[in-house]
Amino acid sequence: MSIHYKCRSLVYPRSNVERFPVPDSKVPWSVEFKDYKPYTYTSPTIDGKPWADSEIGNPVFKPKWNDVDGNVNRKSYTGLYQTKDNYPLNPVGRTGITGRGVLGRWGPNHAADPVVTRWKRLNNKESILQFIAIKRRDTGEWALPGGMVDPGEKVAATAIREFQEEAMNSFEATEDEKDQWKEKFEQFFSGGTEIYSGYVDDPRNTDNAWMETVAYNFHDETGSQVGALKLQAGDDAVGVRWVDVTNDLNLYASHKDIVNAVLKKHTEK
Ligand code: RP5
Ligand code: MG
Ligand code: MG
Repeated sequence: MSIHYKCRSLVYPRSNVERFPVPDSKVPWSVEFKDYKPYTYTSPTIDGKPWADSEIGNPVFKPKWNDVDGNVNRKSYTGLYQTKDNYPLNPVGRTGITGRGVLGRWGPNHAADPVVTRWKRLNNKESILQFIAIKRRDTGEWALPGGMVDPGEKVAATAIREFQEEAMNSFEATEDEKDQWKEKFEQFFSGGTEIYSGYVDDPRNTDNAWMETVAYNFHDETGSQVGALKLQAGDDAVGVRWVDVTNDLNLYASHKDIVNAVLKKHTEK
């Protein structure tokens, strides 16, 4: 696994907490780093939230690391992760901060990401792949319209639900509109292809909590279907648009790698 960068940027998101600087060479846990003194930070905003774990050490909290724990998946796509004093350890390595930060779960926090694509025809010979991106409210960056897997939810269902919430504002749609959507797009969204499952270099990651995702590609080869999608930002998205897949793409977390994997799939013969 390659090392992470975005979760080593100096200031932890939505806080003034600074990460302990970790040079590239000291990211792996296998490399000794005697002077490593990360700050511990768990945001008060996750305190007592129904989607968040309790503190480790709380006698009622008995997490099953590396296992499916009730309806919460605490397994990692990266393989078995280590624990230290009953705290899960980030499988990629040091981030400069311990605790959970703003993430609800200790260990892996599972998400799903939909990559909805079509071709933009430039002329008879050339086309550019486009995908639907949302602008995140928290960082202002463009990103895949993904979100967290609800307890017990199927990951593929999360991808479609989050797409509707963030890119189509389904929270504010009428029942009629939702029925119409279902009729038109059920088939299209049932034909997703899994593109990636694994670690996400998310700026919220810590030494003890990190993001993982499964990304699905929903591709419209002729462009005849997705043109009818009524894009409207919703929930924690403040913008939505079709974006050309180009080399200078700048996206949230490691979403560029996911989009590039989709591009590779559609251009490799
Ligand atoms: C990323 O955070 C995932 O790839 C997914 O896009 C997203 C999930 O978190 P929220 O959008 O719910 O904040 O790591
Ligand atoms: Mg969401
Ligand atoms: Mg989201």
